[in-house]
Amino acid sequence: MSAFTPWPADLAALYRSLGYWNGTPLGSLLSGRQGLALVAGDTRLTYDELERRVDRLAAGLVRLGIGAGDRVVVQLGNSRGFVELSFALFRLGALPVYALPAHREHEIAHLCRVTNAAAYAIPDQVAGFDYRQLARSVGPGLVLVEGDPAEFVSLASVDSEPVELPPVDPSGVALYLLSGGTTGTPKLIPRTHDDYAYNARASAEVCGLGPDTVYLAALPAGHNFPLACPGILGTFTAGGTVVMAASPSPDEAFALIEREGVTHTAVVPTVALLWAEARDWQTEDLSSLRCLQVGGAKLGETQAKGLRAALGVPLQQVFGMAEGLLNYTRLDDPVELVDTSQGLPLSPHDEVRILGPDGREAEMGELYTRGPYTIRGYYEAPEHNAIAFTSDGFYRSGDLVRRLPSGHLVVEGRVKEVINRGGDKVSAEEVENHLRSHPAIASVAVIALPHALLGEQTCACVVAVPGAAVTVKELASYLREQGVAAYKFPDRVETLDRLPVTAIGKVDKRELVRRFT
Ligand code: OOB
Repeated sequence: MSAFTPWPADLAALYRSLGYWNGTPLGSLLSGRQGLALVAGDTRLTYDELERRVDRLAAGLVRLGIGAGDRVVVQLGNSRGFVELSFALFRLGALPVYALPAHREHEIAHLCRVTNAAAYAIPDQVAGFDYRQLARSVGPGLVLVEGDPAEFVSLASVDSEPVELPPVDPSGVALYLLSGGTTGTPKLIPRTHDDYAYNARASAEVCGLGPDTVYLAALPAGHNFPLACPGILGTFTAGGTVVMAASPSPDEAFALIEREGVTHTAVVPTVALLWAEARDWQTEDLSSLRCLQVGGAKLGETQAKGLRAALGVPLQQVFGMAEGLLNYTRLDDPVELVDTSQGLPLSPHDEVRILGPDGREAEMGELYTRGPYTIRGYYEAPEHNAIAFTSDGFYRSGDLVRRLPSGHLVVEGRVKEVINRGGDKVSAEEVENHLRSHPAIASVAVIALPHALLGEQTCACVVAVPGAAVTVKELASYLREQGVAAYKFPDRVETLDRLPVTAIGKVDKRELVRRFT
């Protein structure tokens, strides 16, 4: 089975004795629930129907040779196939590796290689992009396609009489999420059945989910936020209904909110701001919304107030990370606190340390955390783990936070080199590595600059080789050729004679930010 860094035995025993880890494999979350489980396009499935389909899909996958411990890269859209395949894999003890829809050859090849994936699941095509072409260049032997499979296997055709499946160890790895990534290549985050079921269940409680919940999955479903915070898994835990939106665009989302009576949904600030603007011309009834979760990037106070005024629905701020720790403002928090903070840790056993540059507890500083649903290490990354985790198991988030007397956290900035581009995390190092091989570039530093809608945009500060010119367009086409996801393309290029350096000779990114803001 897949190796991961386990929690120390005494803490694992504590989390079990407190009932946080209750031995429920994710595959069984659908059992014993009633009513409408899933709405995706024209499909409406009850819990019974979804259960049956999942069992038949799991049996079909066994026939195709997929079994316990196998990794399957899942790049499906927000569709019935996403839910069915995820649960079929959970039941088999096979492990979905959740890619994002925007990922291309570079990212998918990396994921398939490092996980030694047994299969790759994709839609046929979306908005003019043909994922089958991607599968042809990078996919493993078995490619499952939702829609027209061409020469591959149709996901819908994977269907056999249910078979008895071996039991799944709830303390083992259930799935892999992708890290927001500070490193050259994205790291994989192993989440266990026990910890992720708790993540979803406790989130569902804090957000007041129940059988009458209708959750709209508007962000890409393979991201932690819509998947389990409380998201799709939390909604199933509570016996509610999940509605899949093909995109978070206001025309798609507002129509679904009105038609299905959506009560809960999650968006990044960039999407929330677009929704607020769209309110001027889109008049659908949004009054069924009891909680609009906004997270993934900082939502400022003015923005929060503006959203509240434009949309007229209750807001919740969510500050989370795929590695674990989740902070939510609570439903009964005073509006003032909701507008000005990024929430309170989810679990009474989330340990949060705020450390200043001298390594001592401080009012404002870097957030370190450990707890019942925060990982102890990335997948097969011993060197990076030695930096990203302390010797006593705290995850070093790279976020700068301040704690309010109420315990709520305010995100003040970050020390890690990540561009948070409308909630999409772009590793500066990764983009720099790609750009360094460009023939017109002598040296390069990638920084985040403020942007009104995205929050941050990516700026490549470039020293060009003599006589060469570098443009945004040229870099985009270069990165596209390298098979890099488009959200990582620089939005801006600034050309310099040389990069400023600090006293110890490192590129002075602060100076670059000052210069170009
Ligand atoms: C969520 O997860 P990731 O793994 O894509 O990104 C985590 C990072 C955090 O370390 C922080 O830098 C940033 O995203 N972040 C926020 C934030 N929420 C996340 N920064 C400021 N304010 C916020 N509210 O982004 C994620 C995972 C689960 C739930 C929600 C978001």
